[in-house]
Amino acid sequence: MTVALDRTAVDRLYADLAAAGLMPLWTQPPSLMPDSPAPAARPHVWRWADLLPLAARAGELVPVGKGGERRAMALANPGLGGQPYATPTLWAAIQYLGPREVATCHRHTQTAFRFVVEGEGVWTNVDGDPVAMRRGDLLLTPGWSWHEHHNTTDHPMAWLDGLDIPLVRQLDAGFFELGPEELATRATPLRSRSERLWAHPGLRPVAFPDQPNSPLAAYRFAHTGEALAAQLELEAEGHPATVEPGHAAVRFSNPTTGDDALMTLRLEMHRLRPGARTAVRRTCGSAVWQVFSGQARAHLEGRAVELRTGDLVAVPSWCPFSVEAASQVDLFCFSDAPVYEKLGLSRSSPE
Ligand code: GTQ
Ligand code: FE2
Repeated sequence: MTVALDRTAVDRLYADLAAAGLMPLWTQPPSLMPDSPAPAARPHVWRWADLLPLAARAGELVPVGKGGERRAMALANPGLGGQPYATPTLWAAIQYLGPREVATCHRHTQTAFRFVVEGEGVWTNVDGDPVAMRRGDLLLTPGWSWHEHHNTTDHPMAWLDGLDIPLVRQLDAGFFELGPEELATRATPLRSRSERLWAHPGLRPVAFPDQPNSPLAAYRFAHTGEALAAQLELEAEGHPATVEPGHAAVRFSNPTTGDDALMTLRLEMHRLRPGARTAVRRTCGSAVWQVFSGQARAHLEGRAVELRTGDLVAVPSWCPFSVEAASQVDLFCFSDAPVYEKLGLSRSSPE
């Protein structure tokens, strides 16, 4: 192509394009369509030993108040320009409820879960069903379900919240409603109604159709721990069971479909034998890992970080990541993988 560039005419064109609300593709930076993902989010670690005392101070100083307020403190990724996001799609927060405190009823289109690394004594009422929160348990709050939390004890409790807040914000799909100020129930059963219906392995109540999010509100650590222990025992007996040597893993699934428990969030628990190391892997989509028990060393883009119980790690898209177990270690992990799968954007390397 031999087009003589008339500089003043080109400058006039750019000015007219801008005035018309247009931008040329050819002047955009390569980051518009990179060869491979180049996230702004950074691999980052938050220490439970730092989070918990800060949450306790917030508990002393900042009342939960009325009007659906929650005392949650978001993990803010240093690469994301001061936004309260762990990754561009994932919200991760420590929530703290003091003795006898209540976080009142509300619902939103954002999907949520709670994971309990220590403590007990809070019940979360999900659509009026009281769900106990105890160490190692995963509790679900699918989008648009009513929820409220109440601490029935004389001691505080803290836990991890995970939500798809940044994704829903980017999609302009956020809706929010306040519910009644009075608790739907102060009942404190050991098992929720949802567990009485749905928590029988391989047995599905015939009365209900498939649901896009899991109808099971609680996944108890007794089951999770047993499933992981069995994988490592079976591996030791020479049977196929683990994802790689010394690495057991379970995914929390929707009993009506076998898919991910939540439509927008993948939830998993991993157990590594002492000394086991996961293969270095990069995945399209981001994740947050939390050490549930034991000690591990994470390798993030080749940098090693020591992790103890409760520590959290943000793993941005396409960041090379592996974990090595110092002791036997259990790791909870959540990611946006179901979204990438539904959009045909999933990739990992090695495949
Ligand atoms: O507990 O309902 O961390 O609505 C962020 C938003 C927790 C909750 C968060 C929420 C909640
Ligand atoms: Fe909420």
